[in-house]
Amino acid sequence: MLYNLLYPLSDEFGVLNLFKYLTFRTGGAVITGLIVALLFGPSMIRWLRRKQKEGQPIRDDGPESHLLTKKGTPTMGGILILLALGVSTLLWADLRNGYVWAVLLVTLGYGMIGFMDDFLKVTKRNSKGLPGKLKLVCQIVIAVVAVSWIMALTREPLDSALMVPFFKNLTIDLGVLYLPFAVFVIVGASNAVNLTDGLDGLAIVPVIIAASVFALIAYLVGHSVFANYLQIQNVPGSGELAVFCGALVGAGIGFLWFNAPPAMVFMGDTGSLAMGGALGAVGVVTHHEIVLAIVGGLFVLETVSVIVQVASFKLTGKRVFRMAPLHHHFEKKGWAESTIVIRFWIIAGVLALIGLSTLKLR
Ligand code: 57M
Repeated sequence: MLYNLLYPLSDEFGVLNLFKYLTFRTGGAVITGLIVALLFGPSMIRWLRRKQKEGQPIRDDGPESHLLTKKGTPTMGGILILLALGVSTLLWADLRNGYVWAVLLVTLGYGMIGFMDDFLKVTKRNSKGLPGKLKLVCQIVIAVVAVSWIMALTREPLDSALMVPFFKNLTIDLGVLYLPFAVFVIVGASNAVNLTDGLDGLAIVPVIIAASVFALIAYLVGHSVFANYLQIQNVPGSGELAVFCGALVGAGIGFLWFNAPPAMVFMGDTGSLAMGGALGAVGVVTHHEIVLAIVGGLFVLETVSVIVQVASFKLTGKRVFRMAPLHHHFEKKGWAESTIVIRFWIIAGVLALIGLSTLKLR
């Protein structure tokens, strides 16, 4: 909004020329997201604690430690992330950019699905929440609308192109298959973050890392000169998502202040479904879905561990891991929570560097 209001005045006031620069507005978005989250965090947590009395329902078939250390922690902290993310994006992004609204649609839409799930868990005092199939159908419907909108905003044939990393300008035109593929990316990313969010700080830091990488990717993909130099497809207008990703980084760091062990609040499905959906949508707009799978490889790893565990259990009655997702397996092995979390952060960081290298290694 500031861009739309102030940049036109830059002829009279030269300093307002700064608003033309994506880098300036992305920096502003990071700081605003962080400040809003830090400012509203304490009162939000008090409000959630008051409303939720006993906090997040803790499953009794999970790691025993959770029943002791996690009891009473309020959930739905995702409301704080979405507040900070929304305010910062609306303040710093160019509101005439359709990609920004399409990504916000996914983010806030998935946040609402998660909120209803969390609300049911807390009010019904069980960890079931919304029926899984209903959640999935709602996620697919929102993703279909958003991907159709994104494709309509993107000039052909780029609208259905899948960019392949490590190869110069190699794009595969998926044609009619692109829509279901892109929907799968958004819904998959959302549920992958949801599964991962099972230890203090475990999900939010890899989200911050991925959002940082995609702030750079969006900036480069949206910049005709840099895209040409790096020999990646230029997606005009996608650069504005650098501002959205910056807001996500700031809001995420602000939330981490309160989710750091021992967590004062959990993000809930309100946060995890929204964060994953947001990253998936940015990956689709920039057509860097494969790079997203690399950068978000920790989320992929956790999801694959569940698929393998459930498949093995159903087919052979035997478990591959002591418990899925993967972080529970290491808990069962006796690793301390902080050990698991920090080692998973390191893995996320290494995967982010590999993802970034795809921009140059062609
Ligand atoms: C998302 N939710 C956390 C919190 C967070 C198919 C199966 C693998 C599904 C999976 C599942 O239910 N996943 C749901 C993970 C939960 O966190 C809440 O959920 C939100 C995220 N969606 O924001 O509100 C618990 O995680 C802990 N937590 C923290 N710190 C945080 O910052 O300590 C969360 C955030 C919280 C808290 O204790 O209550 C979760 O773990 O449920 N199911 C599982 O993950 C279960 N695994 C399982 O059933 N494995 C079986 C299957 C695969 C056959 C097996 O391996 O044999 C385990 N999870 C739990 N108990 N908690 C085991 C049962």
